[in-house]
Amino acid sequence: MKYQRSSALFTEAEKYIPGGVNSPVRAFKSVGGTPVFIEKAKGAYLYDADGNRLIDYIASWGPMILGHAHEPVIRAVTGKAEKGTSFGMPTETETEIARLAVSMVPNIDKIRFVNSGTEACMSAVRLARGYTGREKIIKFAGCYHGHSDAFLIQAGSGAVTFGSPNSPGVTRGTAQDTLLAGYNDLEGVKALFEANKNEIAAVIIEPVAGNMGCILPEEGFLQGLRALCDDSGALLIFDEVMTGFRLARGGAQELFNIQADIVTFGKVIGGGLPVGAFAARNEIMNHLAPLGPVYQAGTLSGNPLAMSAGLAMLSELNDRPEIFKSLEEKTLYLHKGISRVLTRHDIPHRINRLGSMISVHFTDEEVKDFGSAATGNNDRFKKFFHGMLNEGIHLPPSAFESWFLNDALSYDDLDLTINAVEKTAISL
Ligand code: KE4
Repeated sequence: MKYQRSSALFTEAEKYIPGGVNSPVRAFKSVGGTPVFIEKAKGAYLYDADGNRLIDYIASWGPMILGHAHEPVIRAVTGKAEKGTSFGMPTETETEIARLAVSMVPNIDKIRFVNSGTEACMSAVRLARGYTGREKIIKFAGCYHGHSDAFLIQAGSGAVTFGSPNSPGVTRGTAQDTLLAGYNDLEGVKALFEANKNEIAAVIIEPVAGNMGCILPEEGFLQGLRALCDDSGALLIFDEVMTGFRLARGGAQELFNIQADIVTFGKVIGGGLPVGAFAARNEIMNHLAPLGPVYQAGTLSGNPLAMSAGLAMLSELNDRPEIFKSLEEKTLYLHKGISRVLTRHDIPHRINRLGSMISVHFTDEEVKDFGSAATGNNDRFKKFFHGMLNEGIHLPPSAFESWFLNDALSYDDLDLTINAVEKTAISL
């Protein structure tokens, strides 16, 4: 594969944009080399500036569950654009997607749309604090809920990749209200509740973590958090920015049959346009302005183009729930193929997988939290990443990210991916 034009484009971008990118993980800092510039995408494939076709497992970090440039989404957006792009006043499309989301997701009566997952999680925490009258929150080391100050305390994703768990600029005042626990460490959470009686407004968690690679909740962990929140009057916030509308129509709440108090969304809900959302039952959502005192707002919230993209995507997922089973089967097929190759080459590895989320960790330890995810051999991951890229497979450029499969991937694409692992394994 040649990447001359991408390299030239990156050099030019670096003149005007910090690090040449508008989101740090795209800069390839944790895998080395220079990022691939994408010209277009269709179905399961990215087409880069040098004319390479790449099988895509980033899926724009989650949104592209139906594949890139999915016809119904494109038609919805282009049709809507001809009528104007933003009005700053309510539109019927917002009600249509809100009604559909409420019908798909358990235990929510109302949903508020914003412009990113960060905004959704930030607003959910403010709502929980306003509703409970408490100030502290519990988050989990390695989980990422976006880049608002309260979350950049041992955040996952880019912050972990850069090894800067506590970002400069986050004040001590903010940090003191964010308590840290270990993923799957229920005893640790219990201790925090004991030490901060009646002070904890909420526990926020990725019900399946996707920002340390993919990490699954152990049996009883989420149920334990639910019980602790019930006992203490704290709210349980499921950050479903990644898992929402990906693991099932009703996301992780449906899959694990557990009720969160507030659920946040992003990625799939916007069909690739900038949308986030947070949702809860009426008694909580009715605290939100203009009904209640908890303020939250946004110029482009509920933007007609973004709403039409999200409505087209959610409508198809709602009408074709068999997609989730098909994606799970494809992901299992990929898991088995990759593991067969790495095992044959005696390469220590762990593969975590749920639904259409999967990650490969070059360690012989079970990966069940941030600490064990960090035992992965990152040099080996770098070689793996670039070996796969040279074979035309674009993985997320960090060992601390989940891969995302999309419905447009064929079993031939999966076989090409497994063959690329075979060709790459010899150099690991
Ligand atoms: P955004 O603000 O990036 O839309 O969403 C923040 C967010 C919140 N919650 C979870 C569980 C998330 O995974 C994210 C964002 N995910 C990262 C990928 N790990 C976005 C990629 C990036 O930062 O460029």
